Amino acid sequence: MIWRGIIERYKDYLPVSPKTPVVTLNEGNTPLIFSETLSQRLDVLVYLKYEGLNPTGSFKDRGMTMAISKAREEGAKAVICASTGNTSASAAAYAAKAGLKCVVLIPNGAIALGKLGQALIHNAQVLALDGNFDEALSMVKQISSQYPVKLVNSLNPYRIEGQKTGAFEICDQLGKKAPEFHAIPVGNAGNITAYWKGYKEYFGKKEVASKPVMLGFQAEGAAPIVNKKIVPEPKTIATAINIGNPASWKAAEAARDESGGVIDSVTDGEILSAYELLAKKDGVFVEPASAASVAGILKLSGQDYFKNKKGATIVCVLTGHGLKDPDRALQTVREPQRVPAKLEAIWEAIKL
Ligand code: AN7
Repeated sequence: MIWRGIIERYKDYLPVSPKTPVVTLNEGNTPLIFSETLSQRLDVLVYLKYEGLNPTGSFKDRGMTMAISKAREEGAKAVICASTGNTSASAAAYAAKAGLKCVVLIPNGAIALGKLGQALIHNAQVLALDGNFDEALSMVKQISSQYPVKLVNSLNPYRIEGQKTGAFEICDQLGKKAPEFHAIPVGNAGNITAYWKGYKEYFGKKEVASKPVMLGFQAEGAAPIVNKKIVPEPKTIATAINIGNPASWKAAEAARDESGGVIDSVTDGEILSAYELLAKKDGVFVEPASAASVAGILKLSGQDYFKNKKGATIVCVLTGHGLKDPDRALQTVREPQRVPAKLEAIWEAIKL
């Protein structure tokens, strides 16, 4: 079967009709990769859902194909979002394909280089706000309620609808089985909300016989749900999830509580260790926010959370590609060693 994106594949589960003008970049169908390293360490079966391989390099494309298709169906001329980076990159690309004007409001100086480059090259109007993401989101909510410009943040219900297809895909890839545990980074909390909705729907339609326990992870410096308090000035190296007042706060708590799961925090140090581990042992390059899911299960494992769960399956969602944030990669490694153009010198440097 030729892959034509998530709307075509899962249209029976989505609010679309034959009249919907589908705007797609053939998103979805991302690999579910078995991690030998993590499976050995945790004594469970760990799979990585590598969402960084979507067309713009993050999971946002699943929601954006829906939001932009519906914006076109409704006759919108322009779309707007606030973003820590990935939403803006995705909105810019899909709006470009749809021929819609795209405006993005980003916290000035606080989004990763690759994401800024994407929004700009896809010709979005990029406004850099003197303020953080939470302030930017509050601004675009007000603007889209007063002016004829469609909001494509995850407050737009079509975003959640599109993103829930990640859960369907995981179950399909596991052979019509839900994993026992689903680990995911939490920022604005749309994605954990979407996955839980997807798992519940597949279960409701008897596609799978069970639902996973949901494990969400925030960065310690941006952990409002964990600490039950808005964080006015969130701070983490995982810029994608540097959010102090998540839009889907309540829905994330519902996903946690209905599934019997947890939402916990991980430190920047734990995030960076997981980031390096994935790159060095699994050959999978992600952006720091994505590594929060792996940092989280390593933390829980250290507390014996997965004791007696041998044979259980954990899926970690790796939300964004490592190339999004090249600065962080280069700050994490040693510089290349310079060598003269001489065979002996090169062999000497290799030191097998
Ligand atoms: C790589 O782009 O919020 O909990 O504005 O880019 O659904 O917000 C990005 C979020 C995790 C958190 N991993 O997902 C934005 C934005 C990556 C992300 C999240 C984001 P949500």
